Amino acid sequence: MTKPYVYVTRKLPEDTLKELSKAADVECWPYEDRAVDRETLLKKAEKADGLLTMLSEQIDKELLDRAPNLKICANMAVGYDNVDLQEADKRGVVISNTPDVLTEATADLAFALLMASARRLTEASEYIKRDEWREWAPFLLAGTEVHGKTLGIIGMGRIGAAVAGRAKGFNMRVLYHNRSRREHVEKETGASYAEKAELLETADFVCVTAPLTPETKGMIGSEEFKKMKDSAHLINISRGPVIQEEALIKALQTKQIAGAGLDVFDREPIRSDHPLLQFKEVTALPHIGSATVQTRRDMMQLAAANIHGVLTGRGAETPVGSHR
Ligand code: 8YV
Repeated sequence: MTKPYVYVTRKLPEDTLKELSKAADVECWPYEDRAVDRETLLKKAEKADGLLTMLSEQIDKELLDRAPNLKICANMAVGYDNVDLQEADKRGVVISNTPDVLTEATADLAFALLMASARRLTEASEYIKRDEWREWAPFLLAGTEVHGKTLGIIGMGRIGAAVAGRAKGFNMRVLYHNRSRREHVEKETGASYAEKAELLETADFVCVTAPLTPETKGMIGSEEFKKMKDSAHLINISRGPVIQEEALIKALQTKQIAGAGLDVFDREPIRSDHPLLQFKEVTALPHIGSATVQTRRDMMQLAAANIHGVLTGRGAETPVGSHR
């Protein structure tokens, strides 16, 4: 009997590849640092029983139409806004994500961005590398306090809760806004539920951890920036389009907010002439929320396990949509 065929859009670590190869003939895009091109992906999808994909690939109607044998698409990310779930569901294609394994690393990065924005770490590092450090001065690169301040978390999922847990150690007051109350998180972290307006008006740091959905798209725009304190910092580790980028640029230009720490952008990757990169008040990262070696390996492993599960009839470990 011929084995099912699985196409993986990046190079897989040897052990993961070995494991997956027990159930399938696996082909990987050979480059780690270069995304598969659309034409190759469409071509490979035509004969694929399984796909292991990244958030940069669109799993849309066109691709699904071209993939009559596809049984599972395992997306190596917790977010799956790059996947047309409805179209996948219609065809009975299982979609899976990689939750939990990346929660802590991503929450660490949210806090790193918060600290970097508050204490002007990138600016300070660039300053010293440019060899501008000549004198000690009392207010040289002075930032803002973090401990004891109010953190507002928008989207209290697993990552939001992990960020709230970290804030406890900084003696911060934590407010959160979410579709529904998360009482167990309130108990564990001391976070309190707040309406969005109250959170925006009160928080010294607003951290966006909500997934990108039709409901959250553009949920932070000019009205929301107006409500924020002019001393506040905005941190986004979710998806760029949750924030209206033009409104954010305006808010920074008019000093409606004090700074932003951004791991995600509207259209990635961005170039160095992007308007947001022109502000010294912006700390920018190239979407590395979950990027530790361990976590990325765990994500690949979980994505591979999902494919293995579906192809061997056990089902996916972490499906989303109607297969959940
Ligand atoms: C990854 C992410 O950096 O999981 C997500 O949704 O945005 C990040 O963990 C990325 O998606 C890897 O494909």
